[in-house]
Amino acid sequence: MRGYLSLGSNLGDRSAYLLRALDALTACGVRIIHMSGVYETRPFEVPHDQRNYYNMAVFIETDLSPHDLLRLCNTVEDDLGRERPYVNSPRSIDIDILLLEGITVSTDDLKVPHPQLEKRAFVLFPLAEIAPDIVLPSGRPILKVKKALRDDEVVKTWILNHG
Ligand code: PH2
Ligand code: MG
Ligand code: MG
Repeated sequence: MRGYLSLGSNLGDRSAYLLRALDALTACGVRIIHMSGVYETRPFEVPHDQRNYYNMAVFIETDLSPHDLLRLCNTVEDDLGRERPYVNSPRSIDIDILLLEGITVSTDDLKVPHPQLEKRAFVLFPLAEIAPDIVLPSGRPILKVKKALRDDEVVKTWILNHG
């Protein structure tokens, strides 16, 4: 199975958390085929002022099932100190499943495609970098949807050196 994940961090050493998350996923049977640069983004729909996020997207391949992949993402979050005091609280690392090729999932704990995918610049900008040709669940090409989003959420971008 192949698909796209979104990663985000806005606590502590944000670049280090992104790298550690990628390493932990790789160590557990997730192959990273493409990764975007890092996007520093303003907090979107959070309950109070927060530090900017570092966001990125990766294209992966794995033999895990969708729910095993979800469990792995949650385990990596826990291992990297993720706490969940309230909805959209600051986090060391957040790993979300965005899309899985040819697969839809609609259970209480997992929805694929990710329901919020198309309204979030912090997701679509990195995703469009590594998948400029995909058509989103709404049937619209990603670059069209991206154009319609506010780009002032994205502060700056750079490449993470993942040795
Ligand atoms: N994640 C959220 C809510 N808001 N804003 C930015 N910029 N980046 C995120 O990763 C993010 C967010 C919920 O997961
Ligand atoms: Mg999230
Ligand atoms: Mg999440």
